[in-house]
Amino acid sequence: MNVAPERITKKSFCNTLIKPSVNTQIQNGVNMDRTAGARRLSVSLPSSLVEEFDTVWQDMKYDDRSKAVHDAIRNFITEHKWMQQEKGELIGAMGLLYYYDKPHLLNAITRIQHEFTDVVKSSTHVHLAKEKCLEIIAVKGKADHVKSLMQKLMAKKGVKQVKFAAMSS
Ligand code: NI
Repeated sequence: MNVAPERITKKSFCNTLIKPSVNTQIQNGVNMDRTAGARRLSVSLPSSLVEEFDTVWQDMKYDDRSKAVHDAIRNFITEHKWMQQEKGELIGAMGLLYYYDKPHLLNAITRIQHEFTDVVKSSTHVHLAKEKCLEIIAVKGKADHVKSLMQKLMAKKGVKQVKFAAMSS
C-alpha cells in the first residue's frame, strides 16, 4: 500500500505514509522501508490518540514527531524488557491502581500477595479517593514468580492499572 508523497500531511500519520521505494517491503502487515540502518514504519492509530500524542510532544518541546516516537518506543522497550527475563532475580516496585467497590477485590488482592510471600517484601496501601486505592508493592525474588504475581493482579476485575518499575540488581 504505497502512498504518494503528496498525500503526506501532518494529520496523515494515523494512516501513514511510505515513500515508494525499491527497498519497501511488507512484514507482519507493516510497511518497512530499510535505508541506511533506519526503517520507515507505517502504522495505523486512532486519530484521537495521534492528536493526544502530538499535543504531548509539542508541549515537551520536541523538534519533531519522529524523535518523540523514537523515545516512546525506547521507553516501551525499557519498561517491558524485564518481562522477557525468565531466570534470575528481579527487584522493583509494583504499583497497582484499583477500585475497591468491586466485590471481594480488596480480599483478593491481599490473598494473592499472601500466595507470593517469597517475593513480596512490603506493601503500602494509599487511599486515593472514596473508592480508589493505590497499592505499592516492593518485590524481590525469582523473575518468574514476580511475573506470576503481576499477571494475577492484572487479571482481577476492578484493577485498572498495574505498573512495574524494575531496578538493576
Ligand atoms: Ni484504600
